[in-house]
Amino acid sequence: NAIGILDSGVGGFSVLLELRKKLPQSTIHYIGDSAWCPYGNKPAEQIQKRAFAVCEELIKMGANTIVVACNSATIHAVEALRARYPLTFVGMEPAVKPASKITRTGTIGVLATEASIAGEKFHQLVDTHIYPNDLKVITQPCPEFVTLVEEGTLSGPSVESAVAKYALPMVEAGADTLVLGCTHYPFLSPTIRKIVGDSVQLIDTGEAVARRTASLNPYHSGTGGISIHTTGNLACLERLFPILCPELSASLHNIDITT
Ligand code: DGN
Repeated sequence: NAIGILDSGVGGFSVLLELRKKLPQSTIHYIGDSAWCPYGNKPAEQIQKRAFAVCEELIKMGANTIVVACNSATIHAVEALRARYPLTFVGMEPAVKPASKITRTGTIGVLATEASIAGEKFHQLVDTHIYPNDLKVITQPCPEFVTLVEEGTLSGPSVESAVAKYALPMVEAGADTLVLGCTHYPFLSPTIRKIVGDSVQLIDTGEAVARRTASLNPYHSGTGGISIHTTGNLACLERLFPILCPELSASLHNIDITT
């Protein structure tokens, strides 16, 4: 009776942080598929194959609700996961809908991985919320953002220059609202804010996804324990976890998942 979370790496920690606030008692198992990170530039079939394998492990650990805390995996695998396993899956969705409601300039910038932007689900979001409202959307994949977060670099010159390269041109083109459509990106919010200025709104869906997960598990209880498993390097995880989640404690492990 636990909650499982998966991501291509440590990005899903941004969702884990929100989830812990809503469900302090739940037992949470997290798998970061860092050995296969990034998912963002991989073909859809490969993302799907990894998502299946990772979910099998979460189910073995006792998860009965799984949060796909990765936009790329949600876009390419969540329907297939729902069809395959009799569990509740909660996925991410780039915050295009809320952005369409708050923009004043009528231009929205979406920062997300290449895989997310290319997905059919993303096009549906744009067709539903952007075009009918006479809005404009600019999309931008930011591969360096994922690399920076995976190495624990959240501020400083390298982050600032990546933000100046990816996010600033959107603002210069008139975007007043930036959607952080990848779970890694919220960790860079303070630097993004510093570069693009206070008048630009930044939105992500971590809190909304946590709220939805909590509403599906109103009576969820457990020991409140968190276990984090990485398919990558345990020493990296041990260094990163306190940087990204200073307010949480968890047991950290290695896991081997072959596909
Ligand atoms: N964190 C993932 C997402 O939300 O899309 C993907 C990051 C990546 O693997 N490139």
